[in-house]
This record gives sequence, structure tokens and C-alpha cells, in this order.
Amino acid sequence: MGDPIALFERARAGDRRALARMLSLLEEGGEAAARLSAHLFPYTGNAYVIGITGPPGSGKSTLVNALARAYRDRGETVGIIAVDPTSPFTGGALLGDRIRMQDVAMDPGVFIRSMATRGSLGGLARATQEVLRALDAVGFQRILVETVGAGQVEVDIARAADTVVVVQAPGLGDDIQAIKAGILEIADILVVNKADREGAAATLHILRSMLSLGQPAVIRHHGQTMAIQRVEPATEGWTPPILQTVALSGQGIPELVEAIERHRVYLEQSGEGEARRRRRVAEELAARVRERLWARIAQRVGRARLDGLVDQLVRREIDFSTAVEQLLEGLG
Ligand SMILES: Nc1nc2c(ncn2[C@@H]2O[C@H](COP(=O)(O)OP(=O)(O)OP(=O)(O)O)[C@@H](O)[C@H]2O)c(=O)[nH]1
Ligand SMILES: [Mg+2]
Repeated sequence: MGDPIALFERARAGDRRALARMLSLLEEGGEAAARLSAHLFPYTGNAYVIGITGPPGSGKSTLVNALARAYRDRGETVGIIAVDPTSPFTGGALLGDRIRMQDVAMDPGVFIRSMATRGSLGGLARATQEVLRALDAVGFQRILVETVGAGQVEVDIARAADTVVVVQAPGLGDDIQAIKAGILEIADILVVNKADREGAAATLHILRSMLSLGQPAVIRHHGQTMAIQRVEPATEGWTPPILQTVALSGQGIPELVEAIERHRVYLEQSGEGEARRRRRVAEELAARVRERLWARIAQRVGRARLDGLVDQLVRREIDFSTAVEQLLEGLG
């Protein structure tokens, strides 16, 4: 029971409770988690990951529910990760997600996991990656990751997907302020959800003009908030389509499924998919090394001495290079 490898085997065989326990173990971290993570790593890399991000209340969960149903209709299994950066585990948002996803929650081909921040946001990003890989390893074919596109970490989590769907809704994203947070530049597909609501056309129009990236004049005209060039230049060959959906009724969902498939084919044929995967692996490797090294240094040097160095920096008694040298001294 306690053996994490045995847990993995049971989860792979379809035991949902074993899977849930395995995910909790991975989230907790520590030695058993590291062993488990290493063990399942060779089994990963098969799932197709779709990130769904956008402002609170734009209809992400409803959309995830509708997408999951569409994939189930095609006979595919679906893992869902709902990342909530602020609510505690017992919070309302989680409950809300459960209710909104109730439809698919009863289906054995669907597994839903909600994640909440415990500790740092960086910890959340790492835990999400672990959970994602675990769902991949046990064989879920599609993994849908929902995050609120509020801060850098949420954006980073979404960016780790193969296809990133950015959701807007009328009244939420009508002004450019609401759309600025680096969110458009990660979109492979844009969705104006709640197309049944008033103002959908206006939102669509704003998004269209914001995405007319071929025209730098537009960007300069609006200053910094309009700096929406895509972060990844290698995706130049893909123009993000802008779709309209009514997630509640399912309107526009087949078109969204099709757009995701087109993006998938694009990623494959252009080599961009492989390039993205490499880039993500390299980024995660660097992040993990940084984290470990910093932990080692902080432990070796001790809180008091670290604080002392910060004090000295604040008072300009030493400079950063000197402080870094002192910290790295004797690290080997
Ligand atoms: N009119 C209309 N309402 C919708 C549509 N899609 C979702 N809603 C409603 O909008 C509200 C928010 O939907 P959610 O799916 O929870 O939105 P969310 O983006 O997941 O919200 P958070 O996770 O809290 O950020 C719910 O009351 C939904 O029923 C739609 O297409 N049209
Ligand atoms: Mg939600």
C-alpha cells in the first residue's frame, strides 16, 4: 500500500483511488515523490496537453467540461487539472469547479484533479507539472489544464501545454487592461466565450485588432500595454484563430475541437511541437538546478548570514558580485 511504485502500477491499471493517492504523494514532495516521479518519467510524453486560461468567470470550467465531453465522444480518455492559485483546498472555487464539471465527473474515462497553492507559487507550478506527468504516465490521452490567467505563474503553467486556449468573455475583456497581462501572446487559439451575451461582438472586434500583429503602428500607438508580440518567434507560421463559443450550450465546441486539431497538426508538421517540448525541458531543468543550488547555499550559509548580506547590500557596503562570490565560496 505504501509503496509508491505499487501505487503507480495500480493507478495504471485503472484504480482511481490509487491514482488520487499517488497524486497527493507527488504534491507533497520529498523522497518518495522523487522516486515515484523518476519511475514514471519514461511512461510520459504521450498525452496531448491543452491549457485553458483566461480571466475569472470567463467560462473556463464550463468550456473544459464541454471539451472533455467532446473528447469522450471520440473515445479518448481525459485528465483535467484545475489550478486555483488562491483558494484553499476546501474553498468555494474548487467546489464550483466540481459542480461545473459534474457532467464529466461521473465518467470513468475522466479524472479531475484540483490544485491549490500551498506555499510558493513556484511550488504550485512544479506540483502541477508532476501531476500532469502522472496523468500522462497512467495513460490519459488528453489533459486539460485550467488556470486563471492572472499572474506570471499561471501564465507559465498554461504555457507548458501543447496548445494554449485563451478564453475571454464579453464584459470581462472589453478593455485592453484586462487583456494585457501577457495573456494574448501565449494564445494558440482565442475563444470569446458567452457569445450569447451582449457585447460579444465588441470583444471579438477588440481581440481581432489586438492580434493584427503585422501592424507595429497599432502596437506603438497604444504604448506598452499593446506589446503583444508573441513570445515564441518560432510560431510565426501560426495565426491564432479567434472563435466564439457558448460553453453552456455547446455551441462552437466542435469548431474549437477542430481548431485544436489543426494546431496539433501544425505543431507536428512544422517541427514547432518538438522545439517547444525541448525548450520546456531545458527550462524545467534550469529551474530545478537553480532551486536546488539555492536551497543548498541557503542551508550552508544560514539565515543569519544571508540576512547580514542583504543588510550590507541595502547599505551599499558591498556589491552584488561580491555577495555572490561570498555565497558561492566553498560550494564546490
Ligand atoms: N451565458 C453564458 N454563461 C456561461 C457560458 N459559459 C459559462 N457560463 C457561466 O459563467 C459562469 C462562470 O463559468 P465558469 O465555467 O465557472 O468560469 P471560470 O472561468 O471557470 O471561472 P473561475 O474558475 O472562477 O475563474 C457560470 O455561471 C457559467 O454557467 C456561456 O457560454 N454563456
Ligand atoms: Mg473555473
